[in-house]
Amino acid sequence: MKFLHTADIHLDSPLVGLARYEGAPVDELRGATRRALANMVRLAVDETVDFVLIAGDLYDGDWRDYNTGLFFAAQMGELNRHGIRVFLVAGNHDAANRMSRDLKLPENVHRFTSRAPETVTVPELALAVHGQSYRTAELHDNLATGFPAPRPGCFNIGLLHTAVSGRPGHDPYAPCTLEELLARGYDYWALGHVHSREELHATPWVVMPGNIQGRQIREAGAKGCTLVTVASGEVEKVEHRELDVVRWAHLTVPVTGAATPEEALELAVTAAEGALAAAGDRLLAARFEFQGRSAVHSRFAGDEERWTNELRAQLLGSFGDRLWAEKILFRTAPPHAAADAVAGNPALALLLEAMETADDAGAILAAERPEIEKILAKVPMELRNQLDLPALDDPAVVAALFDEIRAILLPLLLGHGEG
Ligand SMILES: [Mn+2]
Repeated sequence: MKFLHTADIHLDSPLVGLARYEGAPVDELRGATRRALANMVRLAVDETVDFVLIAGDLYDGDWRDYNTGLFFAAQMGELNRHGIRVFLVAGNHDAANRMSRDLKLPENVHRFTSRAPETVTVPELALAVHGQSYRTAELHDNLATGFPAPRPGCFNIGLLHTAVSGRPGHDPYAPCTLEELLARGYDYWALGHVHSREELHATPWVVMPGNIQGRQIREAGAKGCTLVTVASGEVEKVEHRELDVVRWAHLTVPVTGAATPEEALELAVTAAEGALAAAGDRLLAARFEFQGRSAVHSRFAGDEERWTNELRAQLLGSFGDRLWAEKILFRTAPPHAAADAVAGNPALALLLEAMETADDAGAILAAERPEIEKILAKVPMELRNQLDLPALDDPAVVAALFDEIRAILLPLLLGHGEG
């Protein structure tokens, strides 16, 4: 018996942070979750699996129109024609109370209800799948402990959308402990919710496959599903299979050795070459971050817009629409300590000294932290993740922030920058 375990497809999710510029492959990015789903269906057919599990967040939220549902129905129809069953539960994103539209799916698809945990058996496979959907998006009950006892003589699978005991960056929905999952006596727990892959336990297996398509820079690296092979009622093989059509990469570009902006850009192009090779024939969505003390700092700081577009132009010239520059960050610093730059300027020297010795500024920022946390607690986790907030209680982070401020301020004060 073989099956695919997928989760967090977020079909038709709008990819966030889409910087549009001439030549950016916007359409390709927009269709990424659909094409990754089609890859999953093709893999299921090629591997002649018996069934597919979808562990929640199939949809990103309520459909904008029926096309999202039609696309999914067509893909399920393809599996149906190959005799492949599908078991799916809803997660927080596609919980019953968030979805206003629905379509009847082909007969090979079983959607678990949100009312109570339910068991579906397939006698010819000696298989029992236990699952429960989310009724509401914000679900804080422990669903796992209510799951039915395993069916004797069957390969038992639990299908659940959960953060287990909590994972950074993910809301703690349907919380439970790994021990509680193991105590249920199933052979395989097919989880969803956390977007990075994790094998939480082997024999019995507890697997979080991650999402099938990265949607933002925090979801960098290979994405896909888990292919499981079962022989004589026992798991024989658990393999990750890539499905993503757009690969995200965060490329840091150290430019300490660069003498001119052109040299620095060349380093970025080289970094992109390596990442493209690793991404195979996928579209690469790359964030570039120039770093380090460098002679190019004041040139960059003087006209970031120009250098952003110089890099875009070079990337387009070298790679065409195989690469999309999601963001270009200039996190460089002047080549020498700032004090040298202001020798003979007492006012500036005083300002710099105040910044160098601003230990208490860190304390002031840290004191504000509880207030900030209070506001943040009201913001959904996904939005919070996009904010990219610095940890103000970390002295190293505060020091880095001051470096950044100095790097912006000094060229301006010294008259090297515009305005
Ligand atoms: Mn989720």
